Amino acid sequence: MLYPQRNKNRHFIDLSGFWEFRFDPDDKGVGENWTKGLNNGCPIAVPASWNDQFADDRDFLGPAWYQLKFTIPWEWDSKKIIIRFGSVNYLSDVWLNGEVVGHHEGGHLPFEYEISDKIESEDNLLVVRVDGRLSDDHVPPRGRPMNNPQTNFDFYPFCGIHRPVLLYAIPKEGLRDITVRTSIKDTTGILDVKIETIGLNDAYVNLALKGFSSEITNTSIIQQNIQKMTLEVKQAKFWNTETPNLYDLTVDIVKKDAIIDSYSLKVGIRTIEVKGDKLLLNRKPVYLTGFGRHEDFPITGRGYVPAIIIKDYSLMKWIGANSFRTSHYPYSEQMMDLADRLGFLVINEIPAVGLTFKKDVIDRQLELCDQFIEELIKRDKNHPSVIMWSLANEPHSSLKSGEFFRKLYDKTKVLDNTRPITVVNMMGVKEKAFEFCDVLCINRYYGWYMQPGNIEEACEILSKEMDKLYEKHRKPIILSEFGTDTIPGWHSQPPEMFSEEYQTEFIKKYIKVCRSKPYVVGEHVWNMCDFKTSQGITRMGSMNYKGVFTRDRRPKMAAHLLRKLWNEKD
Ligand code: GCB
Repeated sequence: MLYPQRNKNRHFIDLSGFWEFRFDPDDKGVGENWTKGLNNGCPIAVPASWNDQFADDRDFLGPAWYQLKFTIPWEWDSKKIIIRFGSVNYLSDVWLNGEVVGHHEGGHLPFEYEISDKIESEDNLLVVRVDGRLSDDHVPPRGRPMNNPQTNFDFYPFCGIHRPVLLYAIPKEGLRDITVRTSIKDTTGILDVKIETIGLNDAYVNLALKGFSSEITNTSIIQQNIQKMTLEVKQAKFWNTETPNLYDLTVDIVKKDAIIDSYSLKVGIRTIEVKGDKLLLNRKPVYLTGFGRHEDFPITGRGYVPAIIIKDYSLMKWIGANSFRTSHYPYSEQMMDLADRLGFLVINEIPAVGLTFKKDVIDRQLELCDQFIEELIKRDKNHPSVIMWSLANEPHSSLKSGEFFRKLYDKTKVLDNTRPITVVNMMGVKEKAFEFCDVLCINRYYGWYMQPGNIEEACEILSKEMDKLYEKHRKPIILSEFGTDTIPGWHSQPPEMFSEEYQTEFIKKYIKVCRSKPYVVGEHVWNMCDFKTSQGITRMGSMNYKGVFTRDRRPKMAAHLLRKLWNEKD
């Protein structure tokens, strides 16, 4: 899937801004033809969650309606025109000029529709119905009534149009997709490039790879809709966390000596693999330091805000993190682009959090997970920063989950056999998915939910459990979550739960355990920042306070400890 781009043959318009909006608590919009236009709407910012934009109705999860009027530039007349939604949580239905355009399920991945035959040159009316209500057969699923909203996961179910809506124009005949895979032979970098085109005769593809004072090209006549080409870079500058070297790959489609379509891509040459108990980046062991995170901020909710992305990367650099997991759903495309550019390693997770495997929903949930991993790989396959696919976070694993994950794992390997796959677990040695997953990710909270207040005992249990897991599976382990709720400014000596001292002590001792095990290849603290969640008796002010930074990105005491530990070179 090619992200819209501007060049001589391609163009896009970002529809971000103030749209018209209306809640539909009686679900009467379709019956009353709101599809043809809303009356009595109010202004709303897009992209952003709707929940915190108004004084009331924060917990209303849908349905709700959005509307925007727009005009397209006249030069687009001969082009294929597509509307693209970066992410809408959770169900969405789209109409253009009163006509049905499409329906999408899933809250965190892009979808798009061709609208060339529906669009007018002036005065277009775009209407979107969004439904974020929770349900057992959604992914992620609804939970028990102990939370309000009733989530089966620990983050607020923000709703709305969360990422930019782009309108873009591309040539009717031209490029449709590019897949780049890189490998390394001694000092040579090899790029295998797959180019998908549509409707082209008598045309050829020009590849040009530029960077570090070199330019390598390759040309091929287009014979079918898929072209496979190779580029070899001698004395290549490889991509890694310290020097995230990126080359510029340009793909031109040339017909009768004219470039009729073109696309440019940043490419990092690197390999990632599991060997024995190690994770290897460019054939050298790599150790992950960093966080599980959330896309979460006051007022904008889960909405895309470029300045927060910059701030978060800056804080991650400051603290010495080299990686993060996109807990518990895919993050924005811009986040992934910057991970490439700034040299972060990403465990990329689909929104499969809190799966229950209940008989009446298991088949639907597998279909959705299949859809999500396919959409995610299509979107993110070319990012050097993506080093692993995570198929789920803390599934409520049962006898049936082994088969469920086996199918999902096999499908993922068919789509991409170049990256390791994990399932993030909370159940110890019983997790069936660990038998075939490449890396074992475990979330552990001994000394918090269990053994409260007793960090020493917690660490003994953690240490024994890790050894047992390793003995059984002989695979690298990442401690993908560990942490304690911590009220900023709350202090105690001796360290007591909820104090900054307790969080600091807990993190220090857990890291010591990780570092004592040769098979542990990463430590991800939960969480980078405090974040909003559903109301419940364990979540004061409906907040999860396990952040090392506050929700507005101020460091707690533990941040300074981590900065020291993660910047020490051993
Ligand atoms: C977990 C979950 C995460 C929660 C965290 C907690 O294991 O994966 O979503 O927020 O625990 O704080 O309880």
